[in-house]
Amino acid sequence: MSYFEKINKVKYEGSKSTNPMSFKYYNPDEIILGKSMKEHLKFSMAYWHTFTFMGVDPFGKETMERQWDIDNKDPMERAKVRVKVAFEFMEKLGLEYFCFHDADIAPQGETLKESNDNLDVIVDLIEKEMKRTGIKLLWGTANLFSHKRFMHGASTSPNADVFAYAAAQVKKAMEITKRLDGAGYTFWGGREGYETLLNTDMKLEQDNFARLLHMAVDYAKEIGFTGQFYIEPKPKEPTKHQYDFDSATVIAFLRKYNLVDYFKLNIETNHATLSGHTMQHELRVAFDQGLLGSVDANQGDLLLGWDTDQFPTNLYDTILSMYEIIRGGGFTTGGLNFDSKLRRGSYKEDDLFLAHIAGMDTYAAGLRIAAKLWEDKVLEKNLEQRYQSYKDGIGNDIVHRKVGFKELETYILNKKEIDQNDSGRQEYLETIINQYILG
Ligand code: XUL
Ligand code: CO
Repeated sequence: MSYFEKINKVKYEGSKSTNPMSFKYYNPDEIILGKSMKEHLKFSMAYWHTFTFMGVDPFGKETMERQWDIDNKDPMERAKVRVKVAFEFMEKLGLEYFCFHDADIAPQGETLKESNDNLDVIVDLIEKEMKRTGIKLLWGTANLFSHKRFMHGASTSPNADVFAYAAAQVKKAMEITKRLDGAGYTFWGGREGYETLLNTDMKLEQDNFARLLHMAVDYAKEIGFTGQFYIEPKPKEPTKHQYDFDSATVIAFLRKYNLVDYFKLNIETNHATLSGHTMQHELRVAFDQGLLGSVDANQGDLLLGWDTDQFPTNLYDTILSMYEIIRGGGFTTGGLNFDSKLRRGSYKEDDLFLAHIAGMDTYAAGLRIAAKLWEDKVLEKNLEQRYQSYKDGIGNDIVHRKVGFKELETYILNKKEIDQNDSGRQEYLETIINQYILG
């Protein structure tokens, strides 16, 4: 049974097309910089936003119209039908990957055992659909933040039983991810943070967080899970202070707790801006330390102070993100996961397609422009020139630690004053990017 009978497989029709159900810039097999566009972009569907977000916000109830949910009231039946619908949806859009939390795919039971039994039934179906379609799991994860037991955190809860529950849930989610041959496993510390230090032992909480991650590393070895572990930084929301604030904070945490060899980062655009950084900054910080793993692709609204998880349509952002990704050598285990949800007014089933097309096209267009910038070495040539003074002379001596304060003082005393600084030429570079965009 099909719920999208009227929708054909979405095809590339080029930028002149007026067909809303077509790609204008995403041509999956077109080769750019020696790789197909789909290999560069590795688009993934987020099961939670696409199949469980019903349009609820703090002021209003569900708005989404989903025929498959209306037709199937029993939670397990609904979960089964959703699997079929999800794979048909991904096939029609040419999305070759997906990501999920345990709680997205199957209803949670009264006990952990019941939840796990439900998961097993649904995972059987997912496995069949993956075999049928060739669609792959980019990463799996456990939802350790929605249920009320996690009100004070999961591994950072003051209640050790909650830690144990979280560990048991991660164990099962890792087993499922391994069974489905997932390329990765993500930890987003939904409530791993605090509201007030008046009641918080921050050191113990962070130590415990690291303990859970070490247990995951040990268990991966035990069951032979070889996928990549990721941590997804986010500065705030739901808690005021999230322990995984941004890329730099997460990397320092991984180093402190000797976890850096086992984890990479899954960086999300809207989380980057919430932390007061650009996505470009967050990607660069991770890449420079060899720790960029994957991307949660979306965008925020800079006028709102929370995570709006909008589908990415800002071309400038996708150009700069794709530029960083190309610069870093591209994805290996990771990809671009649309951790993006519809506005609650975009409630029709068609909107699910239109929003994904918008996101895929904006990233595809970003890739096209970033690839040209990279090929022409526009920014790289400028960098080369800007840092020229470190190539020889005193700069080269600094880089190779041949000089210390005394030698540098003597050097400057002989020189009297700095001859001149070169211009940063920021506006000029911004104009060049505009030229690349507009042709
Ligand atoms: C929440 C968020 C999550 C993670 C997975 O802001 O981004 O959906 O991506 O738990
Ligand atoms: Co995310």
